[in-house]
Amino acid sequence: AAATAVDDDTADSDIHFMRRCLELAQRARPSPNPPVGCVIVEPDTARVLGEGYHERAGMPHAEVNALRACSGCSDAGRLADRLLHTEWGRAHGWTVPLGAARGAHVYVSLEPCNHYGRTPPCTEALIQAQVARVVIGVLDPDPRTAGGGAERLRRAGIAVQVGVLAAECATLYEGFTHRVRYQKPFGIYKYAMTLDGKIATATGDARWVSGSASRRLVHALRDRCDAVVVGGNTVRRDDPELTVRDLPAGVTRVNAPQPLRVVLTRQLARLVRDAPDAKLWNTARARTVVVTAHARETEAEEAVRYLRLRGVEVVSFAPTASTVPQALAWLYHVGCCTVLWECGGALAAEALRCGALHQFLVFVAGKIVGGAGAPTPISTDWQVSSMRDAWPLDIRRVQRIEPEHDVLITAYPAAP
Ligand code: AOF
Ligand code: ZN
Repeated sequence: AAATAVDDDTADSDIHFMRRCLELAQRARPSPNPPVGCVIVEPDTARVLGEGYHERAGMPHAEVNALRACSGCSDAGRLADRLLHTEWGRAHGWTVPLGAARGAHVYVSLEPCNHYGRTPPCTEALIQAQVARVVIGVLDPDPRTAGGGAERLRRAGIAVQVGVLAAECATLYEGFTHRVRYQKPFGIYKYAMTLDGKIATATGDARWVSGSASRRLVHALRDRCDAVVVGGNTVRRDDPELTVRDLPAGVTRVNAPQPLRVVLTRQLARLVRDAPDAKLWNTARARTVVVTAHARETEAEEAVRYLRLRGVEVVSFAPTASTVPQALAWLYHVGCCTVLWECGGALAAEALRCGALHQFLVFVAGKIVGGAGAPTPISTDWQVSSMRDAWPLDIRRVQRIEPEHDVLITAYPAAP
């Protein structure tokens, strides 16, 4: 399809190229930075001149990679390379071929940055490249840019349009946005339950509640997350591996290390005694971090030594009522945007109370196990007595997962 009018925000070609940006963006997990994709198009022919994505924090942004990819694609690309942002470019050995993208249309899933961070502003690169139009998915929630990027481009005479595939882009930036706004990672509680609300049988058997298609989706979800959290009980009972391995057909793994595997426990010595050979203590394929609390260093000394020998990192805090707030602060500190809680009902209840859960992904399987003793997704030592006092959730999406007919519910804690 040919590129269409600048002011038509429903143009098929705009949607097409923005979709491509989203695809490119999701090749990487560059936390604490957002995943961004960029496509540069010759407007008359709709020919793609260059594509790029942001691979890792500290590396070039999507726009710069796309600009660099333009060289050699057009006549203008043969123009001599010029140094971008001279000072910075020289220091880092970066050159950007300018000219190749002159008059081009630029599609980018997130507003181009307008600040000097680890890299210079993309707005400057786009202005220097003399592009004609920039189509943006959503504005950057980072207060250093927050609309300023779009404004800067407009002031330079570039046509700017914001909001193409805005809902999809906003979903992609849910974790990043939460991190930037609240200085906390975005928490997803994922669980699978039977139609009668059980996450396992009374004897603890949970393999498997949902079908294999649902489980493959979970691997794709893990792949998008920076960390996966469980409690000591899950390590003891399920001995999970928590790696990304069995992805749905057609989904390629992101170009990033395995998500960080995090175990929260207040009884480290007991956990290591109970589960000395847990799969999580094998750190050959993925990192494992144990977040724990003990009053005296000596208390769990032996367990700490045992784990560290196996490459497990141990982060200790002074004991408090809950390790969740400490874990959240630590996860934020190490750069996590999105954290997947794959824990049992007790830790999930604690996480919910501590404000660590911002999205619920619930797989419901068409089966019943029965029994008052079978565990449920939120198991507290308190309970709401009146339905009026229940935690309100907003169910935003319901999907069927075929061929097993599971149901996937996406819900958000409702605003009070
Ligand atoms: C863009 N394009 O591809 C990305 C952007 O300090 P830095 O250089 O790592 O920049 C991080 C900030 O840049 C981040 O907080 C967000 O505002 C923006 N991310 N912007 O124009 C990109 N990844
Ligand atoms: Zn940028």
